[in-house]
Amino acid sequence: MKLLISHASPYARKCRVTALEKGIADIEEVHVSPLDEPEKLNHLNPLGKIPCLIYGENKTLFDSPVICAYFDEIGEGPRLMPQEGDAHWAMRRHEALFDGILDSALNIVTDIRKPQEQHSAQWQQRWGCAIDRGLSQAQNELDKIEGDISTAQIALACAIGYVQFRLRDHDWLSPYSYLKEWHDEFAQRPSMRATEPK
Ligand SMILES: N[C@@H](CCC(=O)N[C@@H](CS)C(=O)NCC(=O)O)C(=O)O
Repeated sequence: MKLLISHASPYARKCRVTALEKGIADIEEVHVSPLDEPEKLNHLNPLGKIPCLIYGENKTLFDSPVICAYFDEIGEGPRLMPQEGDAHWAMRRHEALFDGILDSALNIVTDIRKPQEQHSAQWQQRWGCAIDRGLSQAQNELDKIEGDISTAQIALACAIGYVQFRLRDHDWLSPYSYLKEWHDEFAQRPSMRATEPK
């Protein structure tokens, strides 16, 4: 299998952490810059985004929740996502919430990288408020997420890691000490240490 990634991509990190947690060893990580090397990516993922998985006979999967679900199915050990019922939907909801924090953070990063005159203070504020509300809800609901390691926890840890890595002018976790404590501990897992953004 080949996983198209970049080192700093938080979405790719979700998949890489999941693969490590599920003991999937036969993955070749291929580094691609979606903006600079569209020819390497667009024929595999028409959306031009990483992560993108190539497996089997040139089959592809994209969008990190889909790749994580695939790794959860084929890997070893207990499932990282409950397979049915309320527990399944609760975890899907949490994954969507934490991926949404990531989306808002990436939107801010993308805006900041534009020429100054194209920045939108109004949108940055909107995305920043979404991150803050998402983190607040993450802290309130942390104890409702089952187990020590799950798809939702991986998504949350990767979202927090990205916000701290790319938006470090602001201390996002200062109002959320319980969440920070949880993240500091989760970030020590070998899978998280091995995939720290550079
Ligand atoms: N929903 C996608 C988002 C993936 C994504 O936005 N990846 C970024 C890199 S961090 C990318 O490839 N951006 C290129 C682009 O938007 O054209 C997922 O969960 O995998």
